[in-house]
Amino acid sequence: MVKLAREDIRTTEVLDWKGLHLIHFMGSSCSQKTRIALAEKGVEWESHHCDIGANENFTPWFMGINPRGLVPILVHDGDVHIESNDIIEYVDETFDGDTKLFPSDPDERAEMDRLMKYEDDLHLCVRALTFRYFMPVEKMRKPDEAVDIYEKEGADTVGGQEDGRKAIEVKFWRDMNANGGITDEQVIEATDEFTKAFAMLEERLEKHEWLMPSGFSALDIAWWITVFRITRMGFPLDRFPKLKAWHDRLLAREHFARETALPPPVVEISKAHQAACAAAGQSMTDVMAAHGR
Ligand SMILES: N[C@@H](CCC(=O)N[C@@H](CS)C(=O)NCC(=O)O)C(=O)O
Repeated sequence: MVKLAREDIRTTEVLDWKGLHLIHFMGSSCSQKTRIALAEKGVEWESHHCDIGANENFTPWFMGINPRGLVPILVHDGDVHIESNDIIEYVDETFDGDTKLFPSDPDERAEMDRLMKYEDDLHLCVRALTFRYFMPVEKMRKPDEAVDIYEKEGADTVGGQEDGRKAIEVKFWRDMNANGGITDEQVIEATDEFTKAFAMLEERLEKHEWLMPSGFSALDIAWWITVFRITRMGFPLDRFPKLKAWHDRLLAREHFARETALPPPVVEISKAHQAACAAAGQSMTDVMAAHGR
């Protein structure tokens, strides 16, 4: 679990925050995942919204809380936790809540930890497809001046150790600017990863109703967010019938639909962008087909 050390934190006001606080962005998949888990647990929290579309996560205030410059961040009685899957694990272990999201059996737990990490490792693929298909590139890209600020702000340590994550993020934003957006190669790399991952999930769902044999868990929440987002961006989920049925079943569950709903004007802009991509023969399935997928 990633709990920050005192020396990682420059925005010291958070050390005095009492209770449970989530710094998050409405449309961020990692924030949505965390909010669903908190709702499933029935745990109350105080909201601090951070508009990452307006680069509020690159400000000295935000970078002084999470040196990686990413949402979500959980602050519990002055302790700062980052990384969405770790936050969910922390919440599950700290609060009894309405349900248990991680299994107690050690073998199941080891299997689940591996699959949670697998989901987290694909996050830059989620981002690549989102930044290509959610909205036009000029609305999505981070100007170089914003990336310059990001690069220089924050402690650059996590848990008191030098941290390499920001450099990976900076490279993503700089490459995107240098390439004029997300390239077809990135689309194929990401859709190949998801095709492989979704086949693995399909196989699990052939054996049981939920991703873990013992029942609904944090693994369903974490992977659902990924499947939901990629499908919204145009991935052909009907290639995986069991996964599609599981996706639809969870979308019908109150917290899943509520925490991923976007304001209608945003949905309209996104739909228009995807229609324009399709009209230009550049939808996700067009790019996949052009590369024999
Ligand atoms: N592994 C991290 C990834 C966090 C992450 O990349 N968050 C995204 C939103 S989903 C973010 O903050 N992006 C910053 C930006 O777009 O400026 C986690 O699971 O919390």
